[in-house]
Amino acid sequence: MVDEPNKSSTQRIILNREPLVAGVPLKSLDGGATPVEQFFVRNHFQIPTMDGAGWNLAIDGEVENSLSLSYDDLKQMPSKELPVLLECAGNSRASVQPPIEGVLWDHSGVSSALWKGVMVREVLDRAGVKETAREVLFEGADQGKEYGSSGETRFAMSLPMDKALDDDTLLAYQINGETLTPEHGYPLRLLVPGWFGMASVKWLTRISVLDHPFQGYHQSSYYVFLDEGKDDGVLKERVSSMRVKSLITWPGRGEVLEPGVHLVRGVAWSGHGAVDRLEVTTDGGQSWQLADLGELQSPYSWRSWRYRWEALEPGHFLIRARATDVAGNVQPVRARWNFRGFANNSIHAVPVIVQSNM
Ligand SMILES: Nc1nc2c(c(=O)[nH]1)N[C@H]1C(S)=C(S)[C@@H](COP(=O)(O)O)O[C@H]1N2
Ligand SMILES: [Mo]
Repeated sequence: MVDEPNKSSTQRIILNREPLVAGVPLKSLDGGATPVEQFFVRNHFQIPTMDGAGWNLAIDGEVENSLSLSYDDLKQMPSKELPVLLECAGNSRASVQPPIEGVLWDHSGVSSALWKGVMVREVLDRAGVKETAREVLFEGADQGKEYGSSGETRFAMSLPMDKALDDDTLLAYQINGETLTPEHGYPLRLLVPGWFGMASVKWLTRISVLDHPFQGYHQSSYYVFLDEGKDDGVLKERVSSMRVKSLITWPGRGEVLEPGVHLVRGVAWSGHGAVDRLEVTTDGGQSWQLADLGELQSPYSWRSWRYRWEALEPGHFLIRARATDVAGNVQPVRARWNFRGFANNSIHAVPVIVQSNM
C-alpha cells in the first residue's frame, strides 16, 4: 500500500510571477481544506496595497441608503462559516485540444477552504434595495491594462439578484480561521459558492446595485464562451456555474508501479450540488467500477475518493475517473471546445505503467 500524501512537503507551482498566478500540486489535494500557503492564486493585475484600518466598503446605486462600512463594522455583523471550493474557469486548460489561449493551467487551479464572512444579503438589507434593482456589481481595488481592452480596466463582476441575495453568497474576511491574506483578497472578498472563481471578486471596495446589466471587460468579453478568438459583438454566454469534475491525485502521470494492489486517489466536485457517484476504469472503458467516496463537508466543497485497483498484470494502463453529481450531470469524455478553454471538465486520464522491478 502507498503512503498518505504529505500536504506540507509540496510547494505551490508558479505559472506567472507578475501578476501572480500559482497552482496547488495535485498530490496535495485530499478533499479537505487546502492550506492557505498552497491555495491557488489567480490575479489579473498586481496585488493592490490595502490598509485595513483606512479601508471602507461603499454600498450604493439602487438602494434607499448608501452605506460606507469599515472593517470593524463588518466584523461586528452576524457572520457564518462555510467550506467553499474555488476553481479557476481556465483550470485544466492545458489539456484542451486544439490548443487555446490563456494562462496554461494544468489541473492546479482549484482549492478549497473554510471561509468566514457576512452574507451579502445582510449588507444589502441594511442599505435597502430598490425595486429597480437588476444586478449587483462588485468592484475590486486592482486595475491595469488587459490585452484586448483599451485603457485601464478595474476587476469587477456582477451577479444576478437571486445569486447576490443567496444566503451562502458571502463577504469573506477569514480563510481557514486566519485573516484573509493579501493574495486572496485582504481585507474583504466576495465568495460565490458554486460559480467559477472569477466571480469571487477580491480586494472589494464597492458594491453597487444596478438597474441595468453590467458589461465590463472581464464579464462580457473575457469570461465568456467564444467559438473563435475575435468577438463579433454578439452577446456571449457568460461563464458561471462550475461543472461536475474529478481529478486523479495519485498515481501521477507516467508513474511506474509494482504489480499488486494500489489505492487510486482523487477528488471530485460540482457547482450543481455534491458529487454522489464516482467511477473508475482501468481497462479502456470496458468496465467502470464504483469508487469509495469520502465524507461530504459541504455541497460547495469537494470530496475525496479512493479506488482499490488490483493491478496484478504488468502493462500500460490508462486510469480514468468519472464523476456524477446529485443533479445527474456526468463528466464528458471531451468537453465542448471554446476559444479560451474555459470550464474544461473532460474525464481526467492518467497513463501509468505496471512493471516488476526484478
Ligand atoms: N479583484 C480581483 N478579484 C479576482 C481576480 C482578480 O484578478 N482581481 N481574479 C479572479 C479569478 S479569475 C479567480 S480564479 C479567483 C481566484 O481566487 P484566489 O486567487 O484566491 O484563488 O479570484 C477572482 N477574483
Ligand atoms: Mo479564474
